[in-house]
Amino acid sequence: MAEVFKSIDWNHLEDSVDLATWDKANKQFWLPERVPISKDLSDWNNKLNEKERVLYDKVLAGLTMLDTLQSEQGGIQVGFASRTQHEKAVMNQITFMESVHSRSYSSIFSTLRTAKRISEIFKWTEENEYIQYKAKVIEDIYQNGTDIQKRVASVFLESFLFYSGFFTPLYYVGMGKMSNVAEVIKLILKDEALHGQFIGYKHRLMLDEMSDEEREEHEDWAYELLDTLYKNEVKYTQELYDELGYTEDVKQFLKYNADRALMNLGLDTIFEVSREDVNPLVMNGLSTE
Ligand code: MN3
Ligand code: MN3
Repeated sequence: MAEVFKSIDWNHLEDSVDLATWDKANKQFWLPERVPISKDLSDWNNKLNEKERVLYDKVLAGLTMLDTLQSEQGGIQVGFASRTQHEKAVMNQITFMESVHSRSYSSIFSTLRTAKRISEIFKWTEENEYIQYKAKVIEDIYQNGTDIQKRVASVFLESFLFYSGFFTPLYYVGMGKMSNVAEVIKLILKDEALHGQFIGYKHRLMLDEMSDEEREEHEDWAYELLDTLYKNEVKYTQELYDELGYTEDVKQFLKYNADRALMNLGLDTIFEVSREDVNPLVMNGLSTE
């Protein structure tokens, strides 16, 4: 037992990326109260049809599930895997922001929907096989995986799985609709981008320390996990988007972001989908800040 207890010393860093990320994460700190979501009520009532409103319900509820998993397990499990004390501090900040994210969807729901409808939407996520499947696959890695596997799971969740949901608010704000909800989503997206980069960077450090065999085995495992998640994501996308005709556009967006997740992890891309291959409305939505 009893190693020496060490106080965290920010004046002596083992990895300067920890401090840079701490500063950046705190600089972009936000709370949903800052965004006037109720200004979207007129768009919600007048510019969307009921099918589109139900699509928003489902994507926001699915995103709530992913951010709940990150706030209750992901941030903490990746935090346990920290290589430095400063990394652990960064992961604490990240974990708190995951609770802000999951909180913010409820602010959107309470603005747009009745309590009864909100309960129905949350019930839907408990019964949706694709949402439950991805949550279980990721949770199993958080519970039973190695340190490096936890980082892969976290980056796939944040840099890839979120995007089947992010598509809707980005696409509609690209058409000039629901801009305040999109503002919340963009704040979340900006955080996830930072989280994916930071955790991906720590993953790359671990990759560099592996022997060739270990690395090959790990990479095979990671690509297989991505394949499993991608297949599930395609079915989820079809269920949500077929009726409105957006499925192919969402799939392109998923592939584009899957490659970005692989880049964060320091792994070769597999889909080779460029910005130009993604629906320009979504890219507009992404870049309006
Ligand atoms: Mn989050
Ligand atoms: Mn995150």
